[in-house]
Parts: sequence; structure tokens; C-alpha cells
Amino acid sequence: MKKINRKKFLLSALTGTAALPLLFKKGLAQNVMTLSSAGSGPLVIATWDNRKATDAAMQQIMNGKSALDAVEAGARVPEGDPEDTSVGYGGYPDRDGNVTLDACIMDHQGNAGSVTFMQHIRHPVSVARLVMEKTPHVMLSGEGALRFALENGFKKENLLTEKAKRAWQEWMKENKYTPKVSKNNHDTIGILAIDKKGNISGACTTSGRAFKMHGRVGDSPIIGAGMYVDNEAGGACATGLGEHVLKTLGSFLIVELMRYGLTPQEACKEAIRRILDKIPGAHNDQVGYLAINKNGEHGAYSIKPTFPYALYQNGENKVMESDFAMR
Ligand code: SD4
Repeated sequence: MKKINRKKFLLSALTGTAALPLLFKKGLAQNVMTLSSAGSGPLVIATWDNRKATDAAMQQIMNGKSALDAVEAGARVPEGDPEDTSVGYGGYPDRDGNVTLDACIMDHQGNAGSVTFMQHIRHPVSVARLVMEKTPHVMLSGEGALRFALENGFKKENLLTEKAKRAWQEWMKENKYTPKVSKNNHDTIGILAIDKKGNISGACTTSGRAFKMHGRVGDSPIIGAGMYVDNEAGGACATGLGEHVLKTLGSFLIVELMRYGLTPQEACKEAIRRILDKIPGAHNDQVGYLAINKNGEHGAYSIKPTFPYALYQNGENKVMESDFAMR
């Protein structure tokens, strides 16, 4: 069978030759599926300056635990931190004053779990993991997710801190119950890891957009939008305005682009380009993507500055700034 240069092929597809469907029709897709060989981790990467999270995750890996254990441990750090107003305990509420949480997790075998619109549980990422491991489902939502968590020993708590309550009351005075894109509420954690075996896992957890409509669910718990992992190709995660990520299924798109030979950086850039191309006015908003491949390479790209991220690799845990589209 003729060898296909995945990158050249993809770039030609991107420039409009529409060769992708043809490839699948001819049954050649298998040829392009066998991506890179052994991984060269360990590595942990997370959105924003979540160095405490990447540190907790790397400790798991150094102790011989899996990438799945690592991303869960990392995601739990901002979930438990009352100062992080975008995740878990201390997260800003919806416009009715309820803290409603979204989270997902995915392992190297393609197993996935997710909870959406869940209240009163501090660690939604751990509930998402249990959905993945203990149920025949991928997603549980709202009351059902809460009931499942309580049945599995999670504690019911009031997650609305005084600080978050005050911010919500201030917002109510100015905005009169009209949901808007809040520009300064973005510390959602998306986290990806490669363990000592070279396996990739990912997680994402958030309280979503501050002062959103009750019942609103963003990209973060949606497998393929807020996060996606395919152990052959790599992993990706998102932060920022979830509606844009949902409309373009950004994390899945990035992983697929890496499968066809793009570097993580090129893939993140293309996913941002897709948002800017398809969604009028998106250049005013923020979305940031992170991606890793099996070779331990990473990419980061956002609509606009600044999008810092934490990278723990080669014994160093540091903050870096992504490249961006709007100059
Ligand atoms: C959402 N993407 O619910 C999340 C918000 C976010 O940093 O990422 N904030 O739309």
C-alpha cells in the first residue's frame, strides 16, 4: 500500500482539496492511523498558572502511578482551592447564586467519564472518574450526578464561599440578571499527562462561566470539546469561552489533526483559526488550547494574549505563555 505523508496530505486537505473523505472511502485510513511509537514522558501540562496542580500530578507519576491518577490528582488541586473562582469550591455561581460544576476525564484506553451541572460536590473530577469506572455511561448530569456521588461516599457541601457570593451580588447590581460573557473569569483547569509507560490521560474541571444562566453547560465536561485523548495521537484541552469550543469540537479536532501529522502547536493554531473563521466576533473573546503528542512535544495557542500555562517536564515545573492569533 502506498505510504501517505500525513502532514502533506492534511495540509492539502486544509487548503481545500477535500481529500479527507476520499481517503476514508478508499479504505486508506488505516495507513494513517499508525502514529508514533513509544512515548517519552513523563510530562504534565495544565491551563493557566496551575503549577500546584502540575506538581501534584507529577508526584503521582514519580510514585509510579498512571497518567489517569496524575490528572485526577492535579485537577483536584484547584477544585479544593477557595481562591480559584472558576473551579470547584469557591467557584463563581450562576446568576441565581448556585455553584454548578462540569468535569470530565479520559484515560489511555479511550474510556471517558463526565459530570455536568452538578451541585454541592467539591471534586467533580473524581465523580467523573467513578462514572467512567463504575457505570455503563459516559455522562451524568444534575440531580442524577449528585445522587450518584452521594451514593459513592462524596460529601454534600455548600460550595458558595463568601468571596464568590459577594462577587455575584456585585454582578447582580450592575448586570440586572442579564448573562454576559465575563472576561475576567478564566482559571478552568484542563490538564494532560504522560506517565512512565508513555500513556496519556486528560481531565478538565470548571464552575463554568461566571453568572451563567441556570442549567448552562459549557465545553469542559464534553468529551472532544473541553478535552480529548487518543493514546495513539495525543491529547488536547481547552479553556475560555466554552460556546466557541463546543461549536468547533476543538479538542477532538486538535487530536485528529495530530493524528494526520500536524505538530501539537500547528494543531492548536488550526483549531483557533477554525473558531475565528467560523464564529463572527470571536476575535473579541478568549479561547486557549493545549496539546501534547506521544513524543512529549506540546503546543499552546490562544485567540489573544495572555494565555499562560504550566508545564512540568524534565524535572522543571514552569509557567509559559502561549502564542496567539490576534496581534
Ligand atoms: C466554560 N470553558 O464553561 C469554560 C470556562 C473556562 O476558564 O474555561 N474558564 O465555558
